Amino acid sequence: MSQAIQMMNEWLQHRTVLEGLLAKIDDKHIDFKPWDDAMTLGELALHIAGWNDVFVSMVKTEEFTSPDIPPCRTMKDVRDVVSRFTEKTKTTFESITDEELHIENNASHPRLQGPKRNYLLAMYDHEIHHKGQLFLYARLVGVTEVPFFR
Ligand code: NI
Repeated sequence: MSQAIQMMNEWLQHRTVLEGLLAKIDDKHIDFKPWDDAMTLGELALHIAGWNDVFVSMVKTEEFTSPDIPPCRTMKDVRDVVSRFTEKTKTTFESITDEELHIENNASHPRLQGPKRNYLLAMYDHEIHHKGQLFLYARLVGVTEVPFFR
């Protein structure tokens, strides 16, 4: 099994939990945010899926460009878009070779500079970082039964 597939499988554990958490959230909470300039609950979910697709794509493209996130009016819209990003991200993971992961990247951010593998590590951390926030959002809107963390 390639290193990218191993990393994909570790990440998918967390993405599956994220999707399970989103399944528990009612439409009326899509615009919930815990402070004024926070991302809303829907935006946060889309931010995770969209930007993490960008991080993985950067192994191939080296382009740090905003993800194309369609407008979502309901939690079903959010769940569908997250699920489409998950499939797209998996396809990209499956195309990454071990050799590619060790090539020096072109990152401008000092914390990302190094081998292309760093993009996948950053993506993993980003998923967990925001997934933790989303657990808090879920509890704040009254979800009491949350999934195991991985
Ligand atoms: Ni972020």
